Amino acid sequence: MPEAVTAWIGLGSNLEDPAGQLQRAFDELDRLPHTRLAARSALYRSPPLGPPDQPDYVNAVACVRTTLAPRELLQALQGIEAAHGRVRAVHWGPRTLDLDLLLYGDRVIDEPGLQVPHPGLAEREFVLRPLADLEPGLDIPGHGTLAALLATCPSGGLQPL
Ligand code: A4P
Ligand code: MG
Repeated sequence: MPEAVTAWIGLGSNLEDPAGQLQRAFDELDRLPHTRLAARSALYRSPPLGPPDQPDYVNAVACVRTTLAPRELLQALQGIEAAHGRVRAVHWGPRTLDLDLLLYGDRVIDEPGLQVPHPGLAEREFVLRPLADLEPGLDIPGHGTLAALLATCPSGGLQPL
């Protein structure tokens, strides 16, 4: 049995009751095979990054303990997105549920279809703030400390829901 790894998941939604989508997704993460939900952040409202003609997002992060390999976890996340009716249409466009694999232990992965840490993480207040709420001392492999990233991250109008 492989050792459990701590992984961090970013959750985002801006369609069809976003807060409800995220609450359900937390429960679904806890029910994934070989995975348990260890912590969930508060929900935040954030203005859209990307095309501005779309509703505000609700964002949060989850911490899981898992023995799934990174690709297995990504596939499991995509399965949850699909069950929420996610249709991939516009890049950075509106979505019922987006689940990003932010961090997988201290691993750095750069493969076709899987980059960890998630490429947008370091510049996104809607990811950094909820991460810092749960684990202020976190190190982001290849980027330094979470506290330093937050100090230089552009302020994106994030509001607790
Ligand atoms: N992929 C590679 N690495 C990862 C990873 N670590 N986690 C690949 C998840 N997926 C990863 O993603 C495209 C491909 O990324 C996948 O096939 C996977 O193999 P996608 O979810 O299909 O497409 P996308 O979400 O439209 O593109 P992308 O680049 O993932 O967008 P982001 O970065 O997820 O951003 N504004 C606010 N306020 N809040 C948001 O949550 N989210 C987005 C989407 C835009 N604006 C936002 C928000
Ligand atoms: Mg995505």
